[in-house]
Amino acid sequence: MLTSRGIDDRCQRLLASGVRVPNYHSGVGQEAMSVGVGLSAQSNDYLLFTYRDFGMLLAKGIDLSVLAGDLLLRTSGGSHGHGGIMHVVSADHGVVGRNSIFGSRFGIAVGLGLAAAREQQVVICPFGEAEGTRGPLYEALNLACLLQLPVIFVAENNGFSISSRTERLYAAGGMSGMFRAAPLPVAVVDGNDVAAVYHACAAAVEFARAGLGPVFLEMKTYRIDPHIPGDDDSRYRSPEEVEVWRQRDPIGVCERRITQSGFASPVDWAELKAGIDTDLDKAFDGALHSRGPDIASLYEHLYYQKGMWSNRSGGGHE
Ligand SMILES: Cc1ncc(C[n+]2csc(CCOP(=O)(O)OP(=O)(O)O)c2C)c(N)n1
Repeated sequence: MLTSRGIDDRCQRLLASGVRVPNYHSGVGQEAMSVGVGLSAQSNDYLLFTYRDFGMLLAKGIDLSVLAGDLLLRTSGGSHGHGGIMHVVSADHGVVGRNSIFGSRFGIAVGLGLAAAREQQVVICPFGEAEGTRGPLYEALNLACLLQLPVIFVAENNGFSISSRTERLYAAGGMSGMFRAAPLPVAVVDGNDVAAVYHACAAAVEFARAGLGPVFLEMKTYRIDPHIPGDDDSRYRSPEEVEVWRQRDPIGVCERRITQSGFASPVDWAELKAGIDTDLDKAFDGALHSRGPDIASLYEHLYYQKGMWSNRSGGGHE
């Protein structure tokens, strides 16, 4: 969670100093949800992700230096400087990439679910409020329930779809309410409590892996920063509202729990943070000094090449 927050700190500092960080969307405030979900999957499970899910990708095992490369659109990134943070891909970690057409991930998740069911793998499919209003979700849910596919639908309810509040987008007033009548377990989780997120998602993963079918989890959290740099969030929320959620900062919640329980001292926590800062500096310095892609590589990785997925543990679905 600290590494994820550190990624946001660095991106915001770089942007302020005039460095391009294409398609950067802040994950501040959402780290518990992101990390808790990522930790609940095994390395060969499939993971789709949203553009704010730095913590989820890190928890799934993707290297910090790869993410830094993707954020700065360098060849050291997972998409070799071609796709950036919106399109991180790592076959070894079951991260199959992402595309920006909201709604498209649900069909992909169900397709992966068909393959995953044969290998006792699961598919984690997070999505935001905007994407959850699109028709393909309802089709995918039907098929996942009908075929009892191992797909965990993770609704990342961070309060807003750009400037629209979640309650104004769903006829049921919220995300999970729309799905309670569907034949699958539906649960609402405190998305700012990393332990709650982890336990809920790990239980869902176990359920799906046992062949019992899909699960729907709504993670309630809050987007602290504007939608993107330059978005004037004073148009749709007050500073007081943001402050209420700052007090519930998932990292603060975690730090208090760890230090007050005696599991670690404030000194241990500070040392942990310092070590993470060093790793972050190294990763971002490396990315800043790495190249962008050559024009000659423009047509590489556009199409599937035989063998691309065959090294994965748990079977390669050529
Ligand atoms: C089909 C489609 N329509 C519109 C967009 C443009 N768009 C980009 S981000 C966004 C809002 C995202 O909101 P949400 O899903 O709640 O995720 P959040 O940004 O809150 O994490 C929209 C509408 C898109 N990517 N795809």
